[in-house]
Amino acid sequence: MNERNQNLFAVLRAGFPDDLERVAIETEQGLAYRWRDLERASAMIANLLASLELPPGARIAVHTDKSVEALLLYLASLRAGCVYLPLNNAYQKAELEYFIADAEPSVVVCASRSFSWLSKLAFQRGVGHVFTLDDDRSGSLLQRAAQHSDRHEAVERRDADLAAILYTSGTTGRSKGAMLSHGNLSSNALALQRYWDWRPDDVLIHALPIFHVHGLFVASHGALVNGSTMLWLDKFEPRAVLERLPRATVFMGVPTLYVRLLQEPALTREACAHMRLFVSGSAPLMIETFRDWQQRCGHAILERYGMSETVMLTSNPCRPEDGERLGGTVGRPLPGVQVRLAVQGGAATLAAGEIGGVEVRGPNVFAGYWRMPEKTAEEFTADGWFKTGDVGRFDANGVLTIVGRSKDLIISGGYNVYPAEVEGYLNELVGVAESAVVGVPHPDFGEAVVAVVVPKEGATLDAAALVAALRGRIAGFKLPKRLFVVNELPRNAMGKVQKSLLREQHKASFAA
Ligand code: MCA
Ligand code: AMP
Repeated sequence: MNERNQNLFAVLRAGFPDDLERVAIETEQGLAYRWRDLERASAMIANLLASLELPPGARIAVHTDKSVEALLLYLASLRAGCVYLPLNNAYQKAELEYFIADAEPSVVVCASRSFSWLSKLAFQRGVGHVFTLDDDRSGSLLQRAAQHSDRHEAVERRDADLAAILYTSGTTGRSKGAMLSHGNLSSNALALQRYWDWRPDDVLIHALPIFHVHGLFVASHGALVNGSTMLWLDKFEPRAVLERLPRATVFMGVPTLYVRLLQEPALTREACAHMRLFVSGSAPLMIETFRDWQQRCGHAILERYGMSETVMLTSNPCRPEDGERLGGTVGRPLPGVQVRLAVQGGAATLAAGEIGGVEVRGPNVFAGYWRMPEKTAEEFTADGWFKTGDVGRFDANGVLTIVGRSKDLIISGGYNVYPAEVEGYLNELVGVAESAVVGVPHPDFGEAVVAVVVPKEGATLDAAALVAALRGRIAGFKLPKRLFVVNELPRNAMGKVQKSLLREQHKASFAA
């Protein structure tokens, strides 16, 4: 059932319009890429990749700014049968060192400003090829690709073959590469195309980064597989979104984007009159945001729920006949996806309203963590369900609400921050005995990173200096927005740090 055994590129390509001269992507700089341009430019890059004679399953690691060409590189990687490995452009050297050592890519593509240090690091690790790609269509990748044919037959791929690896930070500090197959991604793209009722004349405002699931898969696949035009923003900027609303029909964002848009007086019912669908995900959408949006714009935001390991799992309905969009909930499992709740230590069936760990099974569920068979096995139940680490409850109609997380994860502005990773970096700093990192409510980012640090005996620590020492070592979004120096951390009788106490103590740090 559901088997296509096709290269994901072929699935997306089948959605391109018959008229390839139509505009596929329009940029802020006023460039218009036709569907034919996507077809030809991605063929040229795919031919370049093919000419490198890479080993089967070669990883293409990409650490660039957002650009249409970066999306073309992704399509080229699919066409050439390589495994795409997108890396957040906020990641710093220490983070990249780990990803390159762990993933052993054959090719690294980076912004030219990072070339000197990143190429050195890559060549030391045995990477064969390092190209540059900038957001102004310059760099060695495109120069080299220009020497290749603009025709390319997508390499045959079966559902189980790997298409991408997405690193999601690990609870013990070590990042895990979630291996996503052509089948995982195409089944999800097609399920969303139907469930969200994509129409031939839809126009998507693409304002999300393209190195994570939301922007790269959910948004880009949605437009590509439907042959819809994208209004492309290199970076989210509320006014740029507002300007485009009258020509668009679909917008996707993390909750922070909706919070920031609501601060714009020009966001009105009239401004949204042409819009069909607003989608939110990657972090919980506050009920206040859902209600304010409905009141101001006359639209109920459609909230959906996903993970790097599973792409999209559940969604509120799009069509009225599928039901009402309920704020505070993440809707029902998508067609073809099974979601159940488990109680610790047993397979008891939960009644409506009872809380359990969210588990998932379906064609969307990843193949496992890159070179971590034990970790993979731990995250699946004996009967083959993936344990998401989220905690939820179903209502009597099968609508899911996420009530919390059993994993120690902070989601700040849609980006995941694993406390253990930040604590690891803090503990390496001179004079630090130990630290604890927690997430507390934040009016803009949803949650913000807060660190509590204990000095070594005799050491004097300065909060600002500690944050400054971390800057440049880890991605900016992982930096503590507040750091407190204390004499000791609260511990329970077992000696475990009581993070709930710290969260409680600092919960009003960013009160609006
Ligand atoms: C930037 N900064 C942040 C964040 N982003 N701090 C905390 N959390 C953040 N998310 C910091 C920077 O380090 C910098 O700090 C300062 O804010 C300004 O940086 P800038 O880049 O100008 O920030 P921004 O443009 O305001 O960015 C905020 C943003 C961005 C637009 C909300 O974070 C964003 O695009 N988030 C979307 C993330 C996303 O796509 N997630 C999907 C994951 P300083 O001033 O100290 O240097 S996919 C997923 O989760 C699953 C599968 C799913 O379900 O979708
Ligand atoms: P990632 O590992 O970056 O893919 O992040 C996945 C996590 O984001 C999930 O396990 C959830 O904890 C969270 N998440 C995504 N969408 C939602 C949502 N709509 N509501 C609550 N949490 C969400």
